[in-house]
Amino acid sequence: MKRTLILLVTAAWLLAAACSPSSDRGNDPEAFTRAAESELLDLMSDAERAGWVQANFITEDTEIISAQASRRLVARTGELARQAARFAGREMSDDTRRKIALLRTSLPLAAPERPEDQVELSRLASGLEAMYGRGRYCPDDDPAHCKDLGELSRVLATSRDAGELLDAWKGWRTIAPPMREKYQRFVELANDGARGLGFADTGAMWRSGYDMEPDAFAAEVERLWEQVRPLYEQLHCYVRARLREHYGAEVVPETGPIPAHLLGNMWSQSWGNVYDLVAPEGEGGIDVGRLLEAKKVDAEGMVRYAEGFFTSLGFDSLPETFWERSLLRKPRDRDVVCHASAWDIDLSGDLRIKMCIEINEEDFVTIHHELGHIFYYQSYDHLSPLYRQSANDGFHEAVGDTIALSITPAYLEQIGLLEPGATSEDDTALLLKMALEKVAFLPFGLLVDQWRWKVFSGEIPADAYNAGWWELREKLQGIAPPVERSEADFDPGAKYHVPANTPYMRYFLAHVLQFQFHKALCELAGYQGPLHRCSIYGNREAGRRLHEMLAMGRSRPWPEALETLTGSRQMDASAVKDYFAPLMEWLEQQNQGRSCGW
Ligand code: X8Z
Ligand code: ZN
Repeated sequence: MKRTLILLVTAAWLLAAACSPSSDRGNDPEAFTRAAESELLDLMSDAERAGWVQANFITEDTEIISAQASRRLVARTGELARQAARFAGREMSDDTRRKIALLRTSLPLAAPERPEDQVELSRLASGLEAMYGRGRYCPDDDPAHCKDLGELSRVLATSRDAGELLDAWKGWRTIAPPMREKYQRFVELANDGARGLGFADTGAMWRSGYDMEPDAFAAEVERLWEQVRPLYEQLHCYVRARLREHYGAEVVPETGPIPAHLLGNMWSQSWGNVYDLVAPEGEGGIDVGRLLEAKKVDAEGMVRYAEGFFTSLGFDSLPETFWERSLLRKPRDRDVVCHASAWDIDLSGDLRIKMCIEINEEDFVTIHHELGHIFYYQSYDHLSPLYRQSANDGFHEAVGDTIALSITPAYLEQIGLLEPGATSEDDTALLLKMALEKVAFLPFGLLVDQWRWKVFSGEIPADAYNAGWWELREKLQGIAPPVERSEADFDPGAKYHVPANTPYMRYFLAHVLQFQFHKALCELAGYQGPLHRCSIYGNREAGRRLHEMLAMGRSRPWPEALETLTGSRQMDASAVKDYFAPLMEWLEQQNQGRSCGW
């Protein structure tokens, strides 16, 4: 008996080591899963490496190389997920069952069955991202006049001239119409792949990654949105009135949606850049960008500050290779994808960020966001490969933002960026600025994938892509295009995550979760006082508990991870409401006599 067992184990091990796990002889779910993980680990790092090179050197060749590597990963993941179906109903450990389920949803793209469709799909995917990365607005025939997203975003952030804003807003959207047909085909092929894995479409596949039924997840995000909608409506009402004072009644309507080019951001997704236009009387606010400039802090220096926050909590320092291999500045001599990102190249310690850092507050916060990903990667790299992911994708996006909520005036004094007593920023100013970033983001965070879910399901057909987009923009955000749009446009394509096929609901979740995390961490740190004044900098106990949650990776259903840190098993926007409670009261006062809504 004992001998047979040993032989069996050995045989399974040999099989795993010598053959591919696809072999029909692989009849042991545990061995199958082990071999699948080791094979996928290699394919994942090949795809990451090729993706890194593509995003850092956008050329025809890198596009093809990256498409090939991701095709191999996507196709093999799909094969393994389909093969694993034969173990349904078999006895196996909970871990193996979980890993087999994760195989089906671990990637945002599924491969169609026909090899030629796989090639086409992967070329479309990497081609669309490259089109975005190369995107430029060229107002005339002179290439010297072309402007990239960085330059156009700077106009959106700093210009207060409605005509100039409109030009930059429209200009960036000229990059997208050529993507439309490709995107339509991409949707068809991606759906084909998702159906092959047993999902209704790619949107259903995305919604299946949350340890709950896909329909329940859709209802869950609606519930969270309803919790915060009254706060958003008050903010919208106040901002619209103040923008109307500045731009005049011809530009900003009294009761309708706000024109999308006036909110300081290319997609009107966060409004912090118009703080000066809507600030309470005499409240200039702290401009971290200016503090950094005054101290001559450069891009590396900004990253060092963010690293310092994490190490103050007890996290390990960044590896030397992070500094050697990351891209921190926009290169002058080539096209790169400037959209900030964090990379776990080999899932074992080769960690990098890629970001065209500028010395300003927005980028200071984004650096913390990116390092949140990096320290998550570092915290779970001991787990088996399929668990080297966050509890759900919202967790990954929330970690760095949680830390950035601790960038308070007191913290800036502690690290020597702000002179003690230099400013007496009042609470309304602090909260309003934060709300312009975080509360304003919520409906945008929700709608990008509400649009894609409908596109993937066919509820929004290809001849209504743009109309469907603007319907959601108006309904949820209360904004309107500043000039008429039509189906000759493809405005969703002008937002990175659409051509890059990055799911977006994660950011909506993160904007809820980060306040839950912040509140829990502040309580653990023994902090008493208003949440917007709490910084957990240097608090080892808070750090230990945060690390404990991150180190779980994807090994357990996300409610367990959430419970580990917060004691709650539910995502809950009450923490957002608590954080902004004093502002809500202030906004309601300000909005008295105004007719809110749109
Ligand atoms: O894409 C990002 C990060 C990289 S994961 C910079 N964010 C979303 C966006 O820029 O649209 C962070 C906030 C939302
Ligand atoms: Zn992120």
